[in-house]
Amino acid sequence: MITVPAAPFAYELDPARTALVVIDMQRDFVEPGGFGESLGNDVTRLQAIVPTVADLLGLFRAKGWPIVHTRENHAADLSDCPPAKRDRGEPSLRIGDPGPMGRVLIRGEPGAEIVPELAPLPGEHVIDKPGKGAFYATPLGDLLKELGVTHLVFAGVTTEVCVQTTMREANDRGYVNLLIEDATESYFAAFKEATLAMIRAQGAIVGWSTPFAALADAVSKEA
Ligand code: C5J
Repeated sequence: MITVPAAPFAYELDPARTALVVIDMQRDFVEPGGFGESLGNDVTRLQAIVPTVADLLGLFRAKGWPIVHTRENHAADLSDCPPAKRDRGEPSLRIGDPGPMGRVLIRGEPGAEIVPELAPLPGEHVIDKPGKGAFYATPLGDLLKELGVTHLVFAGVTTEVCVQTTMREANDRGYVNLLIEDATESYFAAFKEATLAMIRAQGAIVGWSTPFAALADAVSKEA
């Protein structure tokens, strides 16, 4: 096991059974001129984590550990988008509407792609998900079982929505979760801080968190 300094206490990472899950680093959420910015959000907050997520991907690639990328998206006919989800979006621009980077959150549209700096490499897994959580209506659970994974390291956006929902789903399924603090972000600083606190509360009720440097340092010291 690799002992990673973390909060609320050290995280024990099993190098033979750990996968990285990068949540929804999609152009429409992260890039200027996308859906997120068109709703009035400050996307520079999300853009700022791209280099750290790239470093995290580099670490997992160097170790040959499994990598899963997720994308929040829907079929072009919206058959997998419940009206309750579509109707509760911003009325100015909803899922499926023509947006600045194609139809908003529709599979295959430019805005629904992962930002080029973090593009999946051959052999990495890409999960398209219609919900906020990455387990709902996706093959992620079966994939992780096939990979023999027990420990999950998380990155991506947004901390309080898709990242937190997926971590909670993973926690209920028995995975041991570590969130990389500077590889996740929200449009709202207070929401990110609150989510980190909720995840770590009550003795890691959902999981642990740590900065990327602490993980990289611990892994580099592995025998
Ligand atoms: C994600 C969202 N990825 N905030 N989606 O968090 O709608």
